[in-house]
Amino acid sequence: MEKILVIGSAGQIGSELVLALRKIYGNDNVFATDIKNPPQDVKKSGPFQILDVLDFKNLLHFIVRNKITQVYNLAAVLSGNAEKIPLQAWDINMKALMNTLEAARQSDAKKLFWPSSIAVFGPTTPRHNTPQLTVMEPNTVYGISKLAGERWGEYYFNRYGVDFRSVRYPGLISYKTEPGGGTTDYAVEIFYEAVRKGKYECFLKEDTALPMMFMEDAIDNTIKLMETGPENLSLRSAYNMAGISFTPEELAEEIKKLKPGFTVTYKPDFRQAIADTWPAGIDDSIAQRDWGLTTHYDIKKMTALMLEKVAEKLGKG
Ligand code: AKB
Repeated sequence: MEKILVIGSAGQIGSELVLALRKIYGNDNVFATDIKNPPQDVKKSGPFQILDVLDFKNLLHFIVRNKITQVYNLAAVLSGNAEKIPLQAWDINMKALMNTLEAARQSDAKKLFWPSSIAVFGPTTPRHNTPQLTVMEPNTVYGISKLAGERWGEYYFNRYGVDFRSVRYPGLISYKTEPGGGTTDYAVEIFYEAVRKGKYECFLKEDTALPMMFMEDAIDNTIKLMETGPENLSLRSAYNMAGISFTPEELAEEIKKLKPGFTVTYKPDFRQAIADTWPAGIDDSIAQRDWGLTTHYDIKKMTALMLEKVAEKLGKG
């Protein structure tokens, strides 16, 4: 019987991943932790404990005591926030990863998921249909930490047999828990402002194309990667995951089809410089081939659902 630990269960990915995993593995077998309280459904539907991944002794103790076999470590400072506190962000992102790699090595929790990001690419990477293996010179602290993390994950697999698995997430779009401090966050904020005010001031330029994915697709694919047989995995760093690419202007047009009066103005801030170094679209054919990555949401389907769910959440449904 698998016993699964999700670190970062109060965050954008964690709050949905915990519920999806509990449906598959049973409520009592999925342990949620974070340094802050998660949404009520995460807290109420199964075990939850406040736990700081930076505290190695407590982490290892938790894993051993609960006979954990798999860990999803989602704790991270995202790209925009990391640029404000570079050294602290580096310490947090790397220590969180190294602690889970070491805990995996020293315990039975050998299977480890850790999210990488499209931020591993940089200004010298081909921007269109970015290949799995290519030039990688990220120039943000978040991107540098993600690239270093991929290398460490592969190292722990080769050297110690830790079953490390990862994907390079594009921007993730969801209605349950809002992201915080990322460069792709505009693609979530825009829906809240469309419903609340009918207008939005975007912090990226209108023609900045970036890869994005609806959360349901991201969760399904993450679990699929974790459930695939190890013999299928030709990579032990992180798989490209493309999703759907669009610009703020294209997303605004989709929203306008359902909310005709909606307007967007553009006032790029420091996150524009980050977005300018990331791919416009990436090639995920290796993930499709190795473990069957598939997606079900295009921009139209995702926009309709986001508007409906955000309106419900804000009591404007
Ligand atoms: C961010 O914008 O920092 C994240 C990411 C793409 O990793 N959403």
